[in-house]
Amino acid sequence: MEVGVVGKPNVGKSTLFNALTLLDVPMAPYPFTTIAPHRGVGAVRVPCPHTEKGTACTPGNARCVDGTRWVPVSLVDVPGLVPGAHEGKGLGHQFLDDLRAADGFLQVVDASGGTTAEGVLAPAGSQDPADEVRWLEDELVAWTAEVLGRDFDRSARSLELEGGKVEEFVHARLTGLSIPLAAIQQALRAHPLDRAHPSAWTREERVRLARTVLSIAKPRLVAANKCDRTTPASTAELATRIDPVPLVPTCAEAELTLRRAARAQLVSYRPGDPAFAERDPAALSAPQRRALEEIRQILGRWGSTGVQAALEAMVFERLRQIVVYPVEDETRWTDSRGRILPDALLVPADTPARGLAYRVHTDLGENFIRAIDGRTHRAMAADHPLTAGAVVRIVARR
Ligand SMILES: Nc1nc2c(ncn2[C@@H]2O[C@H](COP(=O)(O)OP(=O)(O)OP(=O)(O)O)[C@@H](O)[C@H]2O)c(=O)[nH]1
Ligand SMILES: [Mg+2]
Repeated sequence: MEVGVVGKPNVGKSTLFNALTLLDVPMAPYPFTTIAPHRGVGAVRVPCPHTEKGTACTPGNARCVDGTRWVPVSLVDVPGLVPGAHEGKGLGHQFLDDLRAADGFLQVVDASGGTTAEGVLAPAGSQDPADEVRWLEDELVAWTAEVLGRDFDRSARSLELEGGKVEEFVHARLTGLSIPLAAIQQALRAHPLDRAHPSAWTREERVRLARTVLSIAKPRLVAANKCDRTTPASTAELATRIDPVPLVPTCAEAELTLRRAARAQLVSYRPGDPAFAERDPAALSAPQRRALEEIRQILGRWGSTGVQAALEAMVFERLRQIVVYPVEDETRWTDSRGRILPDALLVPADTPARGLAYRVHTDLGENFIRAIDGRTHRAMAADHPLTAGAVVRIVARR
C-alpha cells in the first residue's frame, strides 16, 4: 500500500512528507523544489490488542507505544503538478509515472489561497483552492485516459475479432496503474458503453470511463494546508465546495517543527496529539520559544496540526484499510518464537481469512485449512471477512 502526496508546486507537500516520515527532503518557498520523487514511511495509529491481555507485546514491524501501535504506511512525495502536466507541462509525465503504484492520493492545497497554479506566492485569498482540487482531478483523468487510449483502436479491433472480456481488455490497457479488475467492472457497469465494440467508443467516452475508474480505484483526500493562515469557518466553507472529496485542515510546518523538536528531546509530543510540553523551558532559545508559542495557538484553534489525522483518514476511511494480527498460537497470541503479537498488518477491510494467509506467505494461502479467531477461538472459513483488530491464527496443511 502506498499513498501519493500530490498537488501543485509550493503548497507544502514535502513539508507534510517530512513531518510524516521524519526524513529531510528539500523544502523551499518557491516552485519545483522537489524534482524527483521521494519515498518514505509514515505510520498510522491503532490500539494494540496487547492491552486486552494485560501482557506486553513484542512488536516486530510496527512499534507499540503506551498501548498504541504505529503501523507503517509507504508514502511518495512527488514534484508539483501544474495544469497541462499530462501533456508534459512542468515536470508532467515523469511525475505522473511516479504515481502509478499509489493506491490513493493525498492532495495538499494551499488553503490560504496564497499560491498560484504554477506555485508562485501570491497575496493570501487571491487564489481559490477549490480550483486546484478540480484541475488536479482533470489532470489525473487525462493521464489515465491517455494511458487507456494508447494503441486503443488496434487492440480494440483485435478484441472484437478474437472475442474476450471487455473488462479484461480495459484492465490490460491500464496495467501498471495498479487498478483492481473489480474497480474496472464497477466503472463499466456505471457507463452505457457498447461493451461488444470498444473500437466505437469515442475519446470523450474513454475520458468519462477513466474518471469513474479513478474515482473508484484511487480515492483522494485533501489536506487543506497552511491552515495557520486561514480560519475554521473558511476551511469548512471550502470543504462544502469540494464535496465529495473530503478535507482535513493541516499545518504541515507546525507538525514538522513539533516532530523535530520531539526528536531533539526539546518537547514531549506524539504525532496527532492536541498539545505538547516543553521538557526544559530553560534550554530553549527565545526564537524557539516564540515558534512553540505560535504552534500552541494553532493547536488551540484546530485541535491538532491535522497531519496525522489526514493520513489516518486517508488510510482508514478512504482506502478502507484495517490492521490485523496474524499469530501462530491463538491463545497466547504468539508466533513460533513466542513473540506476542509480532506483526500488525494493514489489509483492506473485509479481507477474507485466506487473503490474510496469502499475505503472510503464499504457501499458507495455498495450503489454507481454516483460520481461528484469537478472541472467540471459533474457526473461520476461507471466505470469512476479517474486521479491524482481528487476531488470527491460520491453520494450513504442512
Ligand atoms: N504558513 C505555512 N507554510 C507552510 C506550511 N507547510 C509548508 N509551508 C511552506 O510552504 C513552502 C513550500 O513547502 P514545500 O514543502 O517545499 O512545498 P512543495 O509542495 O513540496 O513544493 P514543490 O516541491 O516545489 O512542489 C515552504 O516555505 C514551507 O515552509 C504550513 O502549514 N503553513
Ligand atoms: Mg516538494
